[in-house]
Amino acid sequence: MIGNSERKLALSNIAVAYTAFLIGTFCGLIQVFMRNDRLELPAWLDYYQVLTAHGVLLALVYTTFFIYGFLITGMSKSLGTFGPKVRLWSWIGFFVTLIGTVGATIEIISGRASVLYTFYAPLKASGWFYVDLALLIIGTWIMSFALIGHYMQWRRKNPGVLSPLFAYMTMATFALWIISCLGVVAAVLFQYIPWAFGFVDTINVELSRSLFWYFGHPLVYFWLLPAYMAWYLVIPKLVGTKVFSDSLARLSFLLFILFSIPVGFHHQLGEPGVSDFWKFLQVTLTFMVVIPTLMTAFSLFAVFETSGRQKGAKGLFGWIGKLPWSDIRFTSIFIAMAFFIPGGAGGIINASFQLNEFIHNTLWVVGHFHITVGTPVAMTFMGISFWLIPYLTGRTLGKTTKKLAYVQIASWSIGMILMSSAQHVLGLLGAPRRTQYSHYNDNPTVLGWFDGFFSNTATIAIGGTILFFSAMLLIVIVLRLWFVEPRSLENDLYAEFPIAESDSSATPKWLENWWIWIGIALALIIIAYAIPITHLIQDAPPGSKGFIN
Ligand code: HAS
Ligand code: CU
Repeated sequence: MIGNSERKLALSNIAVAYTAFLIGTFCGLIQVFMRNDRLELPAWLDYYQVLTAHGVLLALVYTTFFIYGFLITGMSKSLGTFGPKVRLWSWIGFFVTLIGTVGATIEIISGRASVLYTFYAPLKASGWFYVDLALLIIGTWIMSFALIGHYMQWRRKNPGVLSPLFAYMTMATFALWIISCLGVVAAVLFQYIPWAFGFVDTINVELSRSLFWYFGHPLVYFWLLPAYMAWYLVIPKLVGTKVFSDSLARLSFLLFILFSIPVGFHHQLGEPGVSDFWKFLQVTLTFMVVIPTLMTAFSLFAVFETSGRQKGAKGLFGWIGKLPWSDIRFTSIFIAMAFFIPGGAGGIINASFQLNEFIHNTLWVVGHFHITVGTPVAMTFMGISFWLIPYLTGRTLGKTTKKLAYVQIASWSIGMILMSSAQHVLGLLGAPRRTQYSHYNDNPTVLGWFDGFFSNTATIAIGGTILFFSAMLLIVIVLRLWFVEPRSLENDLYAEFPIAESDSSATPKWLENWWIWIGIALALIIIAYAIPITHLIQDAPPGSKGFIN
């Protein structure tokens, strides 16, 4: 059982996450109706303001706070209760992150930061927005270093022993997070803040975008890796077996540290100022980062099949029938994983140099990230919530809530299939993203981009409405698990933290020698970025004064 302070800390993180989720999904609802020309906003509210709030609150705030809630709980469970220092610094980190989040949200809602969640220059926000972003990131660093301290204490007490898989994966996630944040921190501190407060007149736009994407791509794996932790560790437990291979799991997380950072140019393939050679190099490295995902898929299928065979499954696909479909903790995450098949496939298309020309800046990309972060990641977090909140509040997941959870997961899936398919198709037909202007023809009777079922903004609006219903249902479920459900009894399955056994007796010790891996990661970053970044600084065109939306 975890300590009381950790319990409160984790619950505080989860509470902020779901508050952001509530506001963020409401902004999403507004989005789909504006796209469909069905809604006119009041004069004080602007499309880009709502879009910024939607992106920031869901992609950045919901994910980040949920991740810390989950990791804090798991670290305490696998390495023991926190010492006083770890506890103190975790709380400090939490409050710094919270102050940054609230500050940034106020700036967005008051219309001073309609710069979208990528906050690209030359779009310019108020200086305080960037200060808040810096606080948000520094806060997460403090929480991360607190947990790293907890891990180091454990290793000192257990010399020569590999750490438990959960702790190892948490450390890999933080290594990735801290190294990748360096880019965005540099841009915010040295470019955005001086520019937005007027200490300098102009900003080097292309440099700021490159520093952003140096961070922006690994950011998506910062969301994904905690979901993978549930896939590697929770899923085998729920299907009644062990982790397929301890060393494979560790190696796949290491490969993410190596290959997820030097690839940011795949978001800038259409931009000037970086020569093709460097773009090609980073595209090649992007394809390398697919490997740990395929390793993950392989070990998951192995887990499913092993457990199915143990339960007497026959034939090629007999194991499917033996999976615990009546356990919502399993079913939710299984569906989340299934969404990653088309999501990841779309990623391969995006990363292909020539195909990117076709889909860049279209609604296709919006479709892509709703079936990567918006479902595989978000739905895994929903699936985790179904047991993590009961585990932390000491309640149980009762029959009614379980039924609601099935409806919630089903409606999220249906809404997402409708919305995301239409976004992909409309994108292929040329519908742009990040724009309020959603039709060629100014005739108000023309509602859709085109007229087919999946090439229609009405389908996006229907999907988005179903998603909003599902989001509200999730809020009801979270509140029930928090306040309404009965207290759990001893050995209550739904109030447990399910972690599968992982046999590390044959795992090579060098997998946990972090300095080797961080060293190789830094070397790859230097190879991929040093020369093009130097060019972007030395040969920069005149900077931009900026544009306030
Ligand atoms: Fe992405 C844009 C490339 C994964 C999120 N991505 C975005 C944006 C977001 C995002 C938020 O190269 C928008 C940013 C913005 O606002 O501008 N993405 C990739 C690639 C991967 C990838 C190569 N993305 C993710 C994940 C995300 C995420 C994960 C969030 C969590 N993405 C791009 C590119 C762009 C981009 C370009 C820029 C586009 C542009 O021009 O703006 C890879 O990591 C994907 C690897 C995954 C797979 C799938 C694995 C398959 C599995 C199952 C296998 C099983 C089989 C069995 C085959 C390769 C696990 C079949 C069984 C059956 C039953 C059918
Ligand atoms: Cu990317």
